[in-house]
Amino acid sequence: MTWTQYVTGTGGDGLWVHSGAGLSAPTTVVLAEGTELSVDCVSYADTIGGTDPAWLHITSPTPGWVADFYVDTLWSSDNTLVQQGLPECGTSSEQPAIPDDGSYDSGTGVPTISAPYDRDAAAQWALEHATDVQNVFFPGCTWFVSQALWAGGLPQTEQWNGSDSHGRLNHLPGTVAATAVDDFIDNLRSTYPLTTETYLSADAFRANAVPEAEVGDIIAYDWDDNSDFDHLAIVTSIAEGSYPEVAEWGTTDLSEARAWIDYSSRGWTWSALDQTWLQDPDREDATPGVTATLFHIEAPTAPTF
Ligand SMILES: [Ca+2]
Repeated sequence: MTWTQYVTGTGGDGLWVHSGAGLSAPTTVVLAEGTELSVDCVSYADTIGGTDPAWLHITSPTPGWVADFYVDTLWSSDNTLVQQGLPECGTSSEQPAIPDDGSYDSGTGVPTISAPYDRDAAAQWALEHATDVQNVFFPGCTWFVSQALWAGGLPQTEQWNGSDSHGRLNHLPGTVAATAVDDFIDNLRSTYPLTTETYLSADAFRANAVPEAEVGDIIAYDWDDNSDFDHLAIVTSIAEGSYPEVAEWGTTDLSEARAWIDYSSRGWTWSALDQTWLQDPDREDATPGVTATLFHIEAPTAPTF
């Protein structure tokens, strides 16, 4: 049997094909991001991204080996590709051992997430896709931010990925943590515990400046300041006066114009739809109690190759 998979998460650099499993095996060609692969078995060699020791044997577009970390499979220590039905290379059904190289928590066996976060790549993805037409049945703000973070190199996980689906009919892409605001925030806090949070009060909205913000950070809006986040946007640039600019997809209000937006980015306190400040009590969809929280993502850095 063969799996059809795609090169993903290389940040545009592409993925080397090696003549054997592991970094020390000579490289042959680079496959561009998005290249379709035929995978026929899995082996184990160098752990890539701090989490993933799986190396895939591919039969097309050229025979060789690639690091599973940059392929859109869903490897994890407790649901290996072998458990998902991909044969281990050179064996019949033997379950491979989990490597004892520090990439797993010795107590729980959970992979230690370690990934470089390319903030500019995430912001670039967001700017390029902000005006995409959206599915009117699918509140997309969290899905948009998830995709931007993946484009920035944060690895997909069992809880937070775009391959699984959810919903009553299982037609909507992504896991709940990839698509629902509060589940996304819970997952961010638990996966990247070094991430810092800055509460942005009504005064912060009036001040506009957020000196803590960096490109690639997330701003979570709470329209009614009830500690239940309602909307996510990603910081794409910092304008004069430490004023973050953000990109986003439509809010959970999916009526008419909310199914798409015709701007790539806006000032974080500005309603581009109503052409006034978000905290303006006179605007059409006024939310005078609006507050927000800045999430400054801190992902541990890991060597790349
Ligand atoms: Ca709220």
